[in-house]
Amino acid sequence: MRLLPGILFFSAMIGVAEAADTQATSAGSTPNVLFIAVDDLNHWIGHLGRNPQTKTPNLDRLAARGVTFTSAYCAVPACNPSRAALMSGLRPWNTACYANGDFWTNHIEEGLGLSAVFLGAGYHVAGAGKIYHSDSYYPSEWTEYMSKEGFSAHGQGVDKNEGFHQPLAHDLKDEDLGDWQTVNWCIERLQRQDEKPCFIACGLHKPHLPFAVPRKYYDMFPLETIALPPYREDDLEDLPPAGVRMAKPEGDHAKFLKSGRWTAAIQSYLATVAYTDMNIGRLLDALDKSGHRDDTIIVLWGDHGWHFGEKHHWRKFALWEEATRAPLFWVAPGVTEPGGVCRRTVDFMTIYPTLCELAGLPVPKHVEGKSVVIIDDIVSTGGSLVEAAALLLDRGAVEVVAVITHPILAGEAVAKVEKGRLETLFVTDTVPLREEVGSKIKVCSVAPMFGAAIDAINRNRSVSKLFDGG
Ligand SMILES: [Ca+2]
Repeated sequence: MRLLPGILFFSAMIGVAEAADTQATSAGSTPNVLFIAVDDLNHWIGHLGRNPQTKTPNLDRLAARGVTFTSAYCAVPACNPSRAALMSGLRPWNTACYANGDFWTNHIEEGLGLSAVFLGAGYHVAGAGKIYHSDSYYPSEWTEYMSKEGFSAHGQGVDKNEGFHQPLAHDLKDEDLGDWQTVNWCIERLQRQDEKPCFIACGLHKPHLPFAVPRKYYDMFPLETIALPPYREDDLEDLPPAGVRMAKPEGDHAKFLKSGRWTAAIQSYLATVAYTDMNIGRLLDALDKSGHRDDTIIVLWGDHGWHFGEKHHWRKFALWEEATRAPLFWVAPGVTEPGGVCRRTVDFMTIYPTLCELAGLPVPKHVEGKSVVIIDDIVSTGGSLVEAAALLLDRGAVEVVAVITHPILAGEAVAKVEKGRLETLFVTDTVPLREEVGSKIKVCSVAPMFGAAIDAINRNRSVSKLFDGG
């Protein structure tokens, strides 16, 4: 089944590509941007199917409008370095920004941030809440930033362990949490009818600890119905000592086993995710009412994942799947296909260049990630798939995946590989080609059921609908 993700990604990107032309040429105006950062949101989102207990109708609504990347990974599984890398375009091994305690401004120069590109292009750039760690920012990179004065991010008097190691102690209202005010502030900007295009960055603090939200969200998840995540008692037994240290089984996990609050903590997180989902719904409703739904790009990302006892580990700060993977949604009107799903692996370093490209802005030279947008030449030139793939590689595509069905086309592809122009090919006729090209081509077989999809690609049509829900 290795081929399936390849086709899905390629098909999703074809979907992106096919309409890029529409967006760039027929929209006739510069797109607005709604940039949503969510703190500590893992994959417990309805349509992702990772935890069937979760209730996220608004995140699912957002996903249905565009493309969900199901295998998107942060640069570092911790708030400060993850956000520093995503927002600066600089990878942590080049900045040395790896830890929460090593503040990002020690490593990232002023003027390199994603918002600065949009500010420089004439956008009204408005920021609110947690985009960078601790709601920090370089003022020179923003037109305006919401003041935190008078707001409490987590509710007045709420202890960090409420809803986690301790039961919820406060009766909170929606508006007692800072995210409510952050969303209000962003809604106000969404509703303005400015001459300038708008870049609105909305940084939500939840579902970060404390997992303390109004009790009505807890009531959505009765404690007796809560199931534990996939878990193995012996999961640390095959780890080297460094892996066991990373898991820290003597930390949170030991406490939860002793207190018996494992399911209660999961209930709290589900409730806090539901609160966050409500706020995201408010943003989407406001965008729809603003009249700018069809010219606003939306990108939503979580800064890293979260463990709930998998591998005896809790929180982030680990290199396993649950800590490093986080949600990534793109909605680009006229570009992404509604309900698109991309299972190809990407990292959050793709966000900076992709957003620049979708907005028609040049990607600054310091940016190290690659855009996931495929340019419309695939469609508009009517060229062969092999030519299109070579073009994309020339343009710095994340990875080139070509699906070759015909022996003659495969021969052309081999020639391109030998010239160093293609990196990865998926081919149908595995045996002779494996012999012919050796290690230069990653060979996968194509099941007959994908024949229609491949034909569609060759006819320069989007195939993403063929894999809806796949
Ligand atoms: Ca975080």
